[in-house]
Formats: sequence, structure tokens, C-alpha cells
Amino acid sequence: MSTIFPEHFLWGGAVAANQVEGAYLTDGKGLSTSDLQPQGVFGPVVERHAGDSGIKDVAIDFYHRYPEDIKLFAEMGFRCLRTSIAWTRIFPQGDEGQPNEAGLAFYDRLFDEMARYHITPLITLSHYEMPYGLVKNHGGWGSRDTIDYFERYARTVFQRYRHKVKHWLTFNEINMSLHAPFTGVGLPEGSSRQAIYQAIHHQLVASARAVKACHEIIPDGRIGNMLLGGLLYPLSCKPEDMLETLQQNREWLFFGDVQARGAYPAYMARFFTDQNIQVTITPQDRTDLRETVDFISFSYYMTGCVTTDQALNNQARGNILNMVPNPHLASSDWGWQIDPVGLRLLMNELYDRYRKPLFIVENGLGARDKVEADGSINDDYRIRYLNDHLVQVGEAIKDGVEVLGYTCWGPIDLVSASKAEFSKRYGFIYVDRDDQGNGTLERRRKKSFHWYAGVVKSNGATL
Ligand code: BGP
Repeated sequence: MSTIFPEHFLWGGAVAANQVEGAYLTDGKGLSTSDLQPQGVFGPVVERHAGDSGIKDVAIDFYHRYPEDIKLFAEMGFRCLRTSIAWTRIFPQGDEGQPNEAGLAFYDRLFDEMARYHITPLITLSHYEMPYGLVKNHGGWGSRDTIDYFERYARTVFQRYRHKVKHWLTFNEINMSLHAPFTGVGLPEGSSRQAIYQAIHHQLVASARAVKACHEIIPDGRIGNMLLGGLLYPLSCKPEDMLETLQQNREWLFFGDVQARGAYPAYMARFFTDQNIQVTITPQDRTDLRETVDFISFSYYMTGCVTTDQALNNQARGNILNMVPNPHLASSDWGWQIDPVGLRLLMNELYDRYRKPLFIVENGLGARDKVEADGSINDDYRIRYLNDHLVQVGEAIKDGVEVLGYTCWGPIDLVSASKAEFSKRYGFIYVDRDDQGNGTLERRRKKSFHWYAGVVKSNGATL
């Protein structure tokens, strides 16, 4: 079978600690910001009281069931698994004290289990969570001190796992902070843009320092950034719409520009002036930022449109990320517009812009699955979605884009980030659990499980 995917292409799947592990206070783990957002990444922050419970407290209990899950991933032929380390397992409050040995030991066991099946770990340092202690006592990423705390955490895990983990990512979807400031940078909803951009700056410096630390401690390792990927199209060919689209795409890509090119892009000076934002950037910060990532990773779910027509913009408010719908595209049950060709466009854009290898670290369809009377789950819609997107990855490779791998989102059902619910499922593996937290947690193979195993086995030839 002939295939255009590179021989060592890293096929696999991606999960995140706070959406699968559960065990939210086990073995000395501290409270993380995500433990305080019962309605998801856009939702309010709710202090916990004794007896309170949340859907993520158990999640899919990956903390205890990971051997069974990794075995299932191996059965699909995974060459790679992306997950994150929960910072609060290592430094429960984020700042003071020694690292928590029980937390470190958990990830040792997890990485050893992956190694048994030759599954390459791809590890995110911070996936939509940070120690709540850092928010309460220091003001999250609003404080410069958080850069040092993060660097200490990053150095601790690089040192500990340097022989086991060679592929790293700094912050998940770092460019989401404007839309979800608490999740992104630990700042309250309603914070000023001035405060958010200063916090983002601290996070970008922290990311660069982690890249430097990784290069020092793991010379044969590679570390990437992680962007929410999704192109914005102009709704019309009006020059004003084109210009607005360029500017809005830059708001998203600015983060990647800093992380991959090592400095603030020229266009940000005018942006900050126009918005009356003054970011404090020290000479040392500028030096730190020069350490750039080795590859660009991103999530891809959808695209959207931009218009200068205010009436249309007002109608779009309330949609995810306030994007105007594209009349040429269908949507998922959650209103996310499905656009496989957009993935090829985005890959070309990112590769042209950065000239660094790409890694697609999230892509998938959230859908409601039905368990048939005989126990089977026939998720043809998911197969179609993923197949169509992977065909476009192949096209991008033919366009000359260098791609390291593809880890689809949620190969096993998990808690949704935006809704903190279970009914939005992405998995090849079904997990028996509902939105109220009922269910046996039993794992079951869906139809897509066998489809993806075939894709991996043939290195993409069956697409
Ligand atoms: C990305 C996040 C993931 C994930 C995914 C799907 O933004 O990095 O954590 O959850 O989106 O989103 P959702 O779970 O809201 O469907």
C-alpha cells in the first residue's frame, strides 16, 4: 500500500490530565484552577467547600486505570500519546516547598507503561490549569514571580523524566487567554486587556525559559508551543473585511510569532498603541524570548468568518469565540463548523510563516454516541470527520509541509473542556459515564476504534 505519510509519523491520540485523571486530591495533589471551574473553561470560578463534588474529581479515573487504557491505545497501534502533567501533583501549591514525590512517581509509572508498548510520550507542561495556590497568593500569571515558579516546575520534570520523555509542549492553546482569562492566565473574568496582555507576556517569557531549560537538560529532546489553530476567513471580499480578517488572525497568531521567531512582531507596536496597552518588557525578557521552539503544535477543530458588518457581528455574539458562521460549511451539534480543507490551509500558513515542523496535537469531532442494544457504537460520523481531515493532512504533506505527527483529541471519551460534561464524546473508546457522574466507567471499543487501527497500521494508506 502506498502512502505519503512519513515512515516514522507519530500517529496517536491526545488527552489532558485534568480531563481524564480524576484523583483530584490523591497522593498529595493540590487544588488546580480547573478543579474550581465546574462549568468548564469559560465558566465561573467556584470556591470548594467540604462535601462538594465535581465531574472532574473522578473524570474517567485514568489515574488508576491507565494500564488498561494504554493497552487499548497500543491495540490501535498508537506510536504516540499526548497527555499533560498536572503541575499540582508536583508542586501542590505551585510555589514553596519540595516537589511531591508521590506525584512524580505517578508519571514515572505512566511513562514506563507507555514505554512497554513503544508509545512515545508527548507531554504538555500546562494544559488549561495551574495551581490555585499561585492564583490566590500571587495573582496567577499577573505576577512576574509565576515565571520563576513555572521554570522551577519545568526544570524539575525535565530532570526527572529526561530519559523517558523527549517530546514536550509548553502551554496548551496559549492563545486562548483573551477568551478565557482565568483558564489561560489565572486572572478573573472581566480583567482589563492591559492586565491580560501583561500576564500573557509573563507566560510567553516562561514558555521561552522552559524551552531553554529543555534544551539544556534534554539535548536530544524537542519542545514545541501549542496554539489553538483555526483560520478566520473574510465573509466577503470587501477590502475592509480582508483587513479586519488579517488583524484578527494576527491576534491569534501573535503568540506563535513570539514563540517561533523570538521577538514581538512589528505589528504589535501599533496594536498596543491603538488599544492603549503598555506591556512592561525588560531587556532580560527580550533576551529570554530569543530561545525559540523546535516545532509548532496546534489544535484544529473549525474555522470561522470575519465581517465589518456590525449587525452580523452582533448576531454572532455568544457563539464560541464570537465567530460569524460560514454559509458554506456544516456544523457539529455544538455549532463548531466542520472544515477539512481549512486544515490544509492552516498547515500551509503555519509552515510558510515559521519554517518549522508542525505537529497536529488535537483534532476531532465531539458528538453524542448511541450504544445499540447489542452494545456496539457505530460512530460513522466520527470516522467521516477524521478521515476527511486526514486526507487534507496528506494534501498538505504533498504541498511540502513537514509534519511530525497527528494525535487526535480524546481517543478515549473524557470530560469536555468547554462544557465540563460527558455527552460530548470524542473517543474511539467509549466510557460508561454520564453528565451526572453515573456509570460503571467500563471501556468499550467503538466502530472508529477498528477504523483508526487500520489507518495507523497502513500508515495512512487506507484513508
Ligand atoms: C481544546 C482543548 C482540549 C479539548 C478540546 C475540545 O480547546 O485543548 O482540552 O477539550 O478543545 O474541546 P471541548 O472539550 O470543549 O469539546
